[in-house]
Amino acid sequence: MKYFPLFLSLLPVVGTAQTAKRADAARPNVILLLADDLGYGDLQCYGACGVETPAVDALARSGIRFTNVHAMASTSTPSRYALLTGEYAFRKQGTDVAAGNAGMIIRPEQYTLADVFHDAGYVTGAIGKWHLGLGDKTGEQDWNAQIRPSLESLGFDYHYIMAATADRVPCVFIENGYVANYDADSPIEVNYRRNFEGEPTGKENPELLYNLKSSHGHDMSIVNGIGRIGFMKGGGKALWRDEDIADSITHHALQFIEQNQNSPFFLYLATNDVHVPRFPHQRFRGKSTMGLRGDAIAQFDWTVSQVVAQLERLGLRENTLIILTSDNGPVVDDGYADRAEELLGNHRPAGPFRGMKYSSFEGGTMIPFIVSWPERMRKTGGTSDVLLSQIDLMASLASLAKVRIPDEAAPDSRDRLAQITGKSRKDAKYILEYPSNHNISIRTRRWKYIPPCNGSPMITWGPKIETGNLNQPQLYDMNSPWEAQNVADKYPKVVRQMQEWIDLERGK
Ligand code: NG6
Ligand code: CA
Repeated sequence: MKYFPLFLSLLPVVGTAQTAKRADAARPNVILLLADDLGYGDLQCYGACGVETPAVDALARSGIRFTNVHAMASTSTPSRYALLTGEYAFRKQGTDVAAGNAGMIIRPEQYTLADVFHDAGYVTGAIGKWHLGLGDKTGEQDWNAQIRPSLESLGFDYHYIMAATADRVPCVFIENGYVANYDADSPIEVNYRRNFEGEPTGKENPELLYNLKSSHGHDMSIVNGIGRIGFMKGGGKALWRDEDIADSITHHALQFIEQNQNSPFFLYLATNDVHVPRFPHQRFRGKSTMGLRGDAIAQFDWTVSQVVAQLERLGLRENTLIILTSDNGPVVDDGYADRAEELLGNHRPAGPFRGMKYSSFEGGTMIPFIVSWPERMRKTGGTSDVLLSQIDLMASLASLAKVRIPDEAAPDSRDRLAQITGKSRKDAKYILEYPSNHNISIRTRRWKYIPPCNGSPMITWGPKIETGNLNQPQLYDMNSPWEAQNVADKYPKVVRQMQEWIDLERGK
């Protein structure tokens, strides 16, 4: 493969005397496997029906399945920002869902989760969906040359990524800053404001949408018979085929693991599944009773099976800590006519929770969270209902790697390694949730509070999802998971306390 010589040539740089050794119990390999838009209820071990997820379920049996862990935000960019920096996304402008030509949102000077492992002497990799911007400035990248700065400035030794999402241009993978399989005969241009002359769009040429039609939006450039967000030109043989994205991401992940089997590694493996456009490979078609969305879940499960099998084959499974989770809650119709709504049957993507992706309700941030580390986590197959947020992964994994996070970095992340490895069930005092309308909400074990917020109770621009907006305070007793009965009037003291905590955090 193209990157091997390049990558091997990096080894002397990152391969200090310490890293020449394989991972050991003191320094396990770590794989953070982040699904996209996978809901709390989307896996069999969390109650999914209509699709089987044997590999994920086996992973859960080999470790702990958590039932009360939240993403920081209910969309991708802010959620991933918090996960990778340990800083609440609301502290920073420009952390909303990023365009494919966004400049880097995490700035090179920031300390990241990858820096943690880098400082611990690990080899670090990011493979799959990025969605946190590339290059210095929005719209100023040259996609035909090395894009800099890129993930190397955030602590990643190797990166093979999609700039944003599969529904956003540019529709190419980028490997260590260069478009993978670059086609010199077809230079790439990207623009999020206007089209390139003579290029068809979904809006004007719907007859060219031979793979998927859109249900809302997604009517700009057409790639692989699918309309996208944003305009692009060129790409040629570098353009991805949507049905091959999971194979491509998985393939590079397996190679990364193999290449680095003799050194502790940290792999941030962010799948495209199950984000739109859902267009899984032919061999997964019909695997579920739910059409393309369910088949994409089956494809995700396949990726998990391949990663685990690779670790087993290389004798690394025992001493690899795998964390499997998702960036935000689920969505059914997210802009393509893929029949996800019609074929849902009894399946409940958000499980017992109200709301989904984008929402202030729990379904926006409740996500699956599975941790497996056979070497150290011996009591397995259980569940934990400890209340946690992904914001704490950074401090927790720094604790695992025995790295001291520099002052000022990861200001909102706390060490909860004991909870994550099943040794403690002490809840976070509270966790914050950041929905797409920026109305920061808060959870404790017992309560959920949503501050008053004007605006429509339903999303108005496409997805059929409740926003959680109400022009009065909302307080729900989480002893019942579905946020049904607003008891704010009955517990004014609780409401005041919750609002105070939000104000305190926001004011920091
Ligand atoms: C929305 C897109 C949706 C998805 C989302 C980001 C439209 C109509 N909808 O704006 O399809 O891409 O952004 O999803 O454009 S996320 O999981 O990456 O945050
Ligand atoms: Ca997402």
